[in-house]
Amino acid sequence: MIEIAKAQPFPFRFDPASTALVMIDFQRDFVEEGGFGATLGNDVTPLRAILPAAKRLLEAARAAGMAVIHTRECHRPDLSDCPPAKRDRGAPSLRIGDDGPIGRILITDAPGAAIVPELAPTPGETVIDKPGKGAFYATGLGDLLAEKGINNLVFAGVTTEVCVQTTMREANDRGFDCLLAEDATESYFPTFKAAALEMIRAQGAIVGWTATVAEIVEALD
Ligand code: C5J
Repeated sequence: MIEIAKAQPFPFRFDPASTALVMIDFQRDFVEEGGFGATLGNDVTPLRAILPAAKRLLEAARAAGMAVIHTRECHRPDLSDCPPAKRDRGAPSLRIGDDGPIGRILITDAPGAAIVPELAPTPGETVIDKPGKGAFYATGLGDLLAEKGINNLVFAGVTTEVCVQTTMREANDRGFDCLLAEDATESYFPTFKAAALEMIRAQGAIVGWTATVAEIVEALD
């Protein structure tokens, strides 16, 4: 059992053997120009800036022998798993399934749905494709974690207040202790990220804990 003494709101204790690192949606569609995030009118620059910290965390988790799970938000080419309400909402420059500069937006086998090369999964690491914001909804993630005997989850990913926070809340309700790496997650909206971090750790870790990548890596060393 190891401890991250500086985790907020209080020390986080975990056994790397029963802890998985969950890398949420580090896809070209969220961090590159021409992808889903950009079509919604967002500046992707802040998301690109966390990739080195996320890579450091990923490498430390691999070195510690932790299970690593990557997720991707994407849909089948025929959009049968994309609710019309999701595709039709708002006024993006391109909608899910439309052809964009890095392929069809948020479609499974399009280049934009791929995880960025810096954080690419290695053989043996699981990739969960999810149609929703939460990684438990309509996926095999819950069964997979049960099979692996995982009871703690460390999270990194984009975006903090959407897919990361939704998945943490899903995990928390399923009994997992969850820790979010503060500088390996990012939002297009700085105030949303700050609020999400506060919400997660408020009221005695009501959703979970947060810590910096340096604090997590030091504990794993
Ligand atoms: C969003 C995500 N923001 N991965 N997806 O639509 O957070």
